[in-house]
Amino acid sequence: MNKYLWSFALSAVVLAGCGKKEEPAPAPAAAPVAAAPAAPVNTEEKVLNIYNWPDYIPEGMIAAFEKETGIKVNYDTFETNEALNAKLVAGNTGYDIVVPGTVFAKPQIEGGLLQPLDKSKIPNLANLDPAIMGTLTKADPENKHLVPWAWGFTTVGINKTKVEKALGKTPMPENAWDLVFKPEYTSKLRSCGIAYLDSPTEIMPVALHYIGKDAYSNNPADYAAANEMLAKVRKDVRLFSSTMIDDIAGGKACVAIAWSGDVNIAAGRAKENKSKDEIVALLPSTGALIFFDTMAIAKGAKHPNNAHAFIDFYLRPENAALMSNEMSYPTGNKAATDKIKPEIASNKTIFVESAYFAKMIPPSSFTNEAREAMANAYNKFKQGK
Ligand code: N2P
Repeated sequence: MNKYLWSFALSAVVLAGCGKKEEPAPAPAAAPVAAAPAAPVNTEEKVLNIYNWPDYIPEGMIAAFEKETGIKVNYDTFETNEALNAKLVAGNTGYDIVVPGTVFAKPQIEGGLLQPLDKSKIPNLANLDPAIMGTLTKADPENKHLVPWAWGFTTVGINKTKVEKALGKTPMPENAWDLVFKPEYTSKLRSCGIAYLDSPTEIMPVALHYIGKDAYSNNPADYAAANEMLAKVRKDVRLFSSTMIDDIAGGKACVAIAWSGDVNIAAGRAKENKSKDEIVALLPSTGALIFFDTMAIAKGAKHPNNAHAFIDFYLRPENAALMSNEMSYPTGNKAATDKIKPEIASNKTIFVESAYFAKMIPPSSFTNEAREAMANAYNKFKQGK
């Protein structure tokens, strides 16, 4: 709890204590006596449509919400920010809650595609970490629209067993990004499979970062430079993947540009499947790219009350902790901290240590022109042109 919340809580206790068993003080003559407002009745149909990333919600969470509230949830998934954005831009999505990354949420807020929250309906917002909410103001200046779902980072994930075998006498590089961007390594790893996330706004920022440019550059010349680097490894990339967990756990890829939690999920899945291979998310020496994924209510949502109810439900400490415990992504919910399992809390590729956190590249956003330049550069690279 921050100091303001503490002092609020304390004064509430003091006031409650004062009132007990005392003669009621005479009310000041002119005190306005307002009738307590009747609790608003939720007249919405009992439906909620959610659009989120795959492999991001603990099993049973939706069922628990449905059981408690009688609200039927339709839960769909999208694989990239681009896919979600295209839906929001086209309008009439039918979705109530969407979960964009902040890189896209900023222009979505500016474009009126997300609606402001009614914070009076989300008391559990008080559970959120003020430091994370402070970070989110870069995308959502007054914290009016976005509530953190989870955060994580884009990094290099490997099947260590297979990578070491494929590299032979070549030692692991100092900078893990070399494994996916440097021909000296990619030429050796192509045999066991290199996979990239299939999205311009996942790959181009990482490529820019690798060549020493601003990961969120708005300068088209930087994209040309990134392409030059990428072109040299194109022939070694086996997969552009939207099913990374399966691809890593199932052995289609031994090295990937992937999201931290997904690599950890793949590691767990491989173990369940009795594989002896060790799968790990690496912490590149030059830093990985942080992302924040956030819940927001889409413009024109037909079930805003149910959406607020779900957001508040998700923000209960036990639910936020369940997400971290089962999906291997850190939560922005401070009140959940003591409910995180020790093996998750101590995994330095989930909750990274502060020294590494300081090295990571925080998210920013792009102008529309830059996004277009990026998509063009990415498609050119993908097509091998
Ligand atoms: C999917 C997690 C999405 C993280 N499992 C990237 N925004």
